[in-house]
Amino acid sequence: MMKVLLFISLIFFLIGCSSAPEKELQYKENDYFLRICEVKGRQGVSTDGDNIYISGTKELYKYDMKGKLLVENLSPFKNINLEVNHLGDIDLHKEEIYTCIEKFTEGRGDNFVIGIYNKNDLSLVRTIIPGKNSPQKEISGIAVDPERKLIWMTDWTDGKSIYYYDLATGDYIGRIILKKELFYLQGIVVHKNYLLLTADDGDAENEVSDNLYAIKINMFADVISTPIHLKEFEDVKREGEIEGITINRKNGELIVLFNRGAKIIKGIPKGFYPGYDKEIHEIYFYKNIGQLPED
Ligand SMILES: [Ca+2]
Ligand SMILES: [Ca+2]
Repeated sequence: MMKVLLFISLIFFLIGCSSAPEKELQYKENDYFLRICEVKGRQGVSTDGDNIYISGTKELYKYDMKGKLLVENLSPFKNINLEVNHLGDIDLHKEEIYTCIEKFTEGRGDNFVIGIYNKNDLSLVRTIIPGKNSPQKEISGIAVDPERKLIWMTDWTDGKSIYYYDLATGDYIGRIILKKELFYLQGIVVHKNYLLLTADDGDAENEVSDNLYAIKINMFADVISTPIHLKEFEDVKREGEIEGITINRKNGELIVLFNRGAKIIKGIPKGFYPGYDKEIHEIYFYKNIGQLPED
């Protein structure tokens, strides 16, 4: 009997191992890494500490803090009168979700819209068209900055600039130019006097990890800022695409969205890595954002 049970367990073990080549997760001594939660969207994340909001490329989802799906909006572009097909990273402000929407084709963006949704039912409330005089070429992530009354947006095609707009009108105000260029910016969130940025700069082909950076906010137009490297995400189950980022203001936790399993070369899907038949989207929870220099 015992031998039969051992044999069955071995079969299950082998099936489990062959399903996905996952690394053992590194639990740090200080419990810096907390937990993972699988979600349905591949782009953005935000939280008010009561719920977690996720954007897919063409969807919005609302979860409870334990990862139970509560509400979804599978047609978020309905009532937007421009041709669009892509949502990026998202942010929350008061009772609303701020999203950056565009028509993304062949590595570039057009028809930029800031879509603002009700956080209870995920319905579209209104839109803002960001200043047309902005030199920004693509909008991959959005962060609301209530203190400075700004909207910050990243550009996946330009890791040298972070652009900012008037929170109420969407008028283009300026950009921060980075002293050291970053690559493939995906997510952005405001933390005190810093912007935290996720960069999909690791190479999934060679299992090189993606990174988190911070830059100091300076309110003068066209200023230069030096990125501070905050974290290399070696603790993901498999290297893939880093995406959105948020901070739970209630407890200081850092939450980052990652995609794994899909082979994506220069933004174009090329099938799956061995052991995967679909792309998996997960949010990783960390105890805090890590070490920033004192202001
Ligand atoms: Ca993205
Ligand atoms: Ca990557």
